[in-house]
Amino acid sequence: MNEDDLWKNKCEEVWNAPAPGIQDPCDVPMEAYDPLIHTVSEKAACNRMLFWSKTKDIVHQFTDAKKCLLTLEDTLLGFVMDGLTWCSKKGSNESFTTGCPGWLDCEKNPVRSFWNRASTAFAESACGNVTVMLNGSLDTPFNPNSIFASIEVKKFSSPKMRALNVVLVTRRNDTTNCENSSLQTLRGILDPNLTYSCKEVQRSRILDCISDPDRPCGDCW
Ligand code: N1C
Repeated sequence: MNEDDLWKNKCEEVWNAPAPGIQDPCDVPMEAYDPLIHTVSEKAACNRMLFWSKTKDIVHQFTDAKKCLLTLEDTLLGFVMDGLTWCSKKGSNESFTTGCPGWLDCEKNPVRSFWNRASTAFAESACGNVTVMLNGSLDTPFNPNSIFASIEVKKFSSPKMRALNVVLVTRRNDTTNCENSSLQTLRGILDPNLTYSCKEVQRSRILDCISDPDRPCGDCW
């Protein structure tokens, strides 16, 4: 089979995978996406995986410009679903893209459950040296309510994964640094066999690196 046919088959498989059906849009458990996740499981990119929390814009600018690190949105499923809204509605078997519950309206909304499930799979596959970009302009860069804290960190485990390297993205007058208490919490809940590091990096430095195609990624921080 040639590459095009392989992709076509894959797309048909994904399209035909059972999707959450006629139901309350606030009652979609993350397990509803198990069949979809199993259909599209991809080989993990060891040593190149990038996680993030509250740094989405700069993270994607970075991965678009430099190909050294990959986020969940750089995988097939993450790429296709990023930015979409969808839901079912009681008593209808159609899919809707408007009038759906928002992220905070209810916990088990289909979009949130999807990202919870996809993030679980992505973090379970984490291997080698892993990077996370956190937002140093916040008082609590490691926020217990985030997907990164509530799901991903709990799935990180040695010996498959070796290290978690935090890149704390800061602006000039920020007071948050690597000593921040939420980052101590992160260090404390991490599998003790993982090596932990944290580095404060100016946002402007990352942006400069992004805009210079000659700068190798290893030089960005
Ligand atoms: O709750 P967060 O961040 O900590 O979630 C980010 C974390 C990343 O490491 C990703 O692997 O969880 C994964 N993830 C996505 O890949 C993703 N793409 C788009 C989580 N959320 C994702 N979104 C949307 O971003 C999602 O619909 C929700 O609105 C935000 C969550 O981002 P956050 O709070 O900054």
